[in-house]
Amino acid sequence: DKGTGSGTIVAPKTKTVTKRPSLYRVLLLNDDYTPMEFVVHVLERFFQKGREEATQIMLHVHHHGVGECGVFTYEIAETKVTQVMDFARKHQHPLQCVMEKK
Ligand code: TYC
Repeated sequence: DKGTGSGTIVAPKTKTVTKRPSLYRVLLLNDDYTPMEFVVHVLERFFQKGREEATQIMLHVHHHGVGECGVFTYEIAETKVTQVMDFARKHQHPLQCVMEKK
């Protein structure tokens, strides 16, 4: 190790390499059977959307087949998908929720 000239021994610098976490979109898929109100409720309950935005997202999915509920790190996205799928199954709706890497 280098000295400072004062007789003190100083540890070599170590560079910290930080990496930003990968992000994942959580998507809802359209189907012919899940009630619109149920999808709005899912967006309010699990994605903290207000009634207006939740309705916009639901209608986007209804018309385009797929839509974004939010963007999260892997573990949060996975948890959202599981929560929505469990909730839809409990209510016997075929609603599908998936995640994809951004
Ligand atoms: N297409 C459904 C209906 O007409 C509504 C719906 C919207 C279902 C969004 C799923 O992710 C969905 N009742």
